[in-house]
Amino acid sequence: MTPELSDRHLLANLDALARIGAIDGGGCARLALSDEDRQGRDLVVGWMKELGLDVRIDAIGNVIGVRAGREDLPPVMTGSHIDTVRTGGRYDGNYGVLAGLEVVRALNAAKVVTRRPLAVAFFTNEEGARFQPDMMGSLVYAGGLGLNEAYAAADKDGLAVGDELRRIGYLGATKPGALRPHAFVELHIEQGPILDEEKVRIGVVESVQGISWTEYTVTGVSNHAGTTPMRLRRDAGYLAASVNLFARKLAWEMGGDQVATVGALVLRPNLINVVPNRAVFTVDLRNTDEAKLQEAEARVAAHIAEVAASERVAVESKVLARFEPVIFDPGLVDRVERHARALSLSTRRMPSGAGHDAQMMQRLCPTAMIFVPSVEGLSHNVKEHTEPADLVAGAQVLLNLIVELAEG
Ligand code: HGY
Ligand code: MN
Ligand code: MN
Repeated sequence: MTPELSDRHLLANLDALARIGAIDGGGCARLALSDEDRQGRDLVVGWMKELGLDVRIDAIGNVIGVRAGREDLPPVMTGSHIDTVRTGGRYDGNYGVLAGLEVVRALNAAKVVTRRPLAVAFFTNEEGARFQPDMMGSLVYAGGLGLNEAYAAADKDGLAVGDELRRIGYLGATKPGALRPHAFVELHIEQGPILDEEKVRIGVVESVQGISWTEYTVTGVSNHAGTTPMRLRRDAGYLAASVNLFARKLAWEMGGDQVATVGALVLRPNLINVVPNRAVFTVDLRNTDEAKLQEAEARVAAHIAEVAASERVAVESKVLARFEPVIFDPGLVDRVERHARALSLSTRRMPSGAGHDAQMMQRLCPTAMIFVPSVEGLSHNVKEHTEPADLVAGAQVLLNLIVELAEG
C-alpha cells in the first residue's frame, strides 16, 4: 500500500517559496539566475537536505536531490523548475518540484526504500523570460544545447548565463545528464482553461506543442511626427504593430491549436512626437502540428518582408527558441491515466500548450506529465491558482506512479 501524502508541508512550502520574490497580488518574480532565484534555490536545497537527499548541482545549475534505492540502478526522476516569469504565479514549476519533495517525505515517513533510487530535480531557466532559449537547463541536460552556448546566452543588460551562474553560486561540478533516469514524470498545473472548464481533476498529457520564438530588430528613420508627411515615413513601430495584427489574425484564421503572441516590444526613441526609428519585438508561435507551425512561420516572415519593403525599413531576425512538438511515452501516459483513475479522479487526455522540462527529458527516457486544473486557466499571472484538493490529488498520483516505476 503506498503511503498517503499530506498536504500540510506541500501548501506551507508553496507559501514559503512564494514569499521569495513576492510581488503584489500574490505572485512571485524570480527570474532565472537573479538574486531571488538564488534565494529560492537555497531554500529548496535546504528542504532537500532536510529530507536526506544527496544534492548534486551540475554545470548548468540544475539541482538534483537523490534518494538511494535498494539497488544502484538508474533512478526514477521527477521535477520541474522554480524560476518564474516577471508576473509569475506561485504554482508554475514550483508545484512539481515541491510535490516531488512530498513524495520523498511520504516514503521517509513510511520507511519505504524503493528498489530504484529516486531523484527530485529543478532545472535552470525553464521560463526563458530572461535568457533564451527556454527549458535551457533541461535542454543542456538532455544534450540538446552545449554548455558554452548556454553560458554565452545574455540578457537585455548583457549579463551572461555563465557569469550569473557563478555569481549566484550555482555553477556546479557534475556533468549535466550524467545521471540518466529510468523514467521522468513532471507534475505541473495546466496553465490553460480546459480542465477547469470541463471540471476534470487530472490532465493526462500526451504531448507538448511546438514552439517558435523569434526576435525582430527593425531599423527605420526617426522623424518629426508633425512635419513628416505619411508618404515619407519609414516607421519601425508601424512594422511591429502590423506584425502583431497579422499574427493574431493568422492564428484565428488557421484555428485549431495555432496561437501567436507579440509579447515583447521596445520602440526607440519611444517619444510622443517622434516617428520611431527602431523597434525590437518578439513573436511566439505555437502549434501541436509541426507542418502548420512551419506554415505560420513562413506566412509571418512573408508579411514582414512585404511591409519592410513598402515601409523601406530594414529587419534583422534572431531565432530565440525552436522546438518541434514532443510526444510522450505512450506506455507511461497510460500509467498516469490508470493511477489517476485508481484514485477515482476524472481524467482527460490532452496536449500541453506550454513548454516544459519534460519535453527535453523525453529525449533521454520514457517521460510523461500530470496536469492539475488552473482556475480560469490563468498562468504567468499573479492570480494563478489551483485548489489545494487538486494540488494534493496530483501529488498523490505522482507518488503512486513513482513508487510503481521505482519497483519496476
Ligand atoms: O513558454 C513556455 O511555454 C514556458 O513557460 N517556458
Ligand atoms: Mn512551468
Ligand atoms: Mn511558465
